[in-house]
Amino acid sequence: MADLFTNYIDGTWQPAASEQTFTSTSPADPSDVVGEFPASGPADVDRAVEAARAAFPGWKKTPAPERGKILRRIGDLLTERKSDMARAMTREMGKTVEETKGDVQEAIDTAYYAASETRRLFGTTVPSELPDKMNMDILQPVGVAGVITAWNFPVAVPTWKIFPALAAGNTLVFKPSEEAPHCGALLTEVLEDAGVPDGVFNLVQGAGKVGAHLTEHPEIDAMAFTGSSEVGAKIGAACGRDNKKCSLEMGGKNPMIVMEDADLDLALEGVLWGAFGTTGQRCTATSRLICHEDVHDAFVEQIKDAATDLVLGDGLEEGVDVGPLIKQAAVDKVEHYVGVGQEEGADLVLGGSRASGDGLGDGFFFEPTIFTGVEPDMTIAQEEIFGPVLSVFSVSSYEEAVEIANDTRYGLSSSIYTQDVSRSFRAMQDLEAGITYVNGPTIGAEAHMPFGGVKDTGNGHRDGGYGAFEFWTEHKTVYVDFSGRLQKAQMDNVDD
Ligand code: UN1
Repeated sequence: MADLFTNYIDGTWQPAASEQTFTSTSPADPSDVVGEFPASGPADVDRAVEAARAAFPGWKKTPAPERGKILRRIGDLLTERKSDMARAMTREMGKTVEETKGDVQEAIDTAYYAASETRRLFGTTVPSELPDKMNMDILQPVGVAGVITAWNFPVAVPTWKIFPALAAGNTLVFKPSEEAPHCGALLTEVLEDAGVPDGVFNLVQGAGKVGAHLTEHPEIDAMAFTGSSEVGAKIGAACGRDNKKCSLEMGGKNPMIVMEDADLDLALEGVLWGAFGTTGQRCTATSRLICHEDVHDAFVEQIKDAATDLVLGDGLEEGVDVGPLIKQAAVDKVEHYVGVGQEEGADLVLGGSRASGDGLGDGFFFEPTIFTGVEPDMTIAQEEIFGPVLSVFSVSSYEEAVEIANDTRYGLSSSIYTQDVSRSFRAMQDLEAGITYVNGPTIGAEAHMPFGGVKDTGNGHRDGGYGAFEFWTEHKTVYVDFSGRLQKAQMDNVDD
């Protein structure tokens, strides 16, 4: 019998009202059943939203530094459980244990960072235009929020939203990806054990329709989402109709520019980690390499050699570099793009197939794949593949590199390898992306810095850093008039 998991609503673990379940399996070995999880429906969402609504006034009134103490306990518990959680995460979603440990560490950093902000949450106090009057703005929570996230950073990314939201006094309903429900349950256990009050944080498992019902629920004030641009656009449209605050974090087609003066050994490590780490299943994956023609051929050879040496396998095993894709549909999708890349005339110089053989069993493994001769109008230059596929361009100048880098609907991360200080500063300005790395790959976000993108990647909000608190709070503007008489701004102090 598979382990049976439940939702967490109003401080109680409970099955879906329908008692239906869905199964989570390991992508490295699909016959390994992680557990059965509640296939929730509208009734479960309604209960969770009701609980979050009821808990909101009390949580809002709780002094922010008191909320911060709970967040610090969450950080402590995550630290204690880091190894066990990482192994469970790898089993369920595939990336290597080193990476899932990093994922939990990102959550730990986010917890302590959010806790520290509870002693700030600065508003402003400014002069009034009238005598004996004081103006200030204070930050208040938005209200009851829904959080929907993807499976690839199954602990870190939810916490980028959940922890600042809680620190700021919001109450939440969390729907993790149906590909990583166990990770969502483990994170919820941490919040419960750290003493988050009943109803303040609720977990509802299930598929996309659960998220749709949550988004459209009239008692929800804000939605925060990480996932595909297609789903994000629907969430954004629904929130727009109902005047709900909405933060969307979506796709990427992140370029790494390697100039002729780059330290190629450094760039090599960077591109391998950026393109093939997490099996390319990151919104920040390095999916485009834009290489100066003077170093292109030699650098591609180096990447091919090094990528051939990457060890594919179960991320739980020592020495494995690249885990599986998340599911069969992901294998189909990557295969589709490999076919389209070849049809459109790009040169497949490495990989391109599902990997099988020694120790790989029925896991969803895919060979690290490299295309050269990629042109900006090709499908593999434009669409997010979410797999270990690197599209390489050859360019003759910095200007051409930037033009290609910016020729995409997405704008999440970007990177340039160069030793030229002026050129690197120019790139910081020129690259159309929310994040630019100089002499680093497109991945490497730190918890206390804003994370997010421009163009179709986002809708103007940021996870991470103080940017997250800007989303999770509303400004309350306060005027205190102690003049003892009616003062009318704009009318009292005009000159004529
Ligand atoms: C994502 O793929 O959704 O630094 C987030 C980074 C990662 C986060 C990626 N830690 O880019």
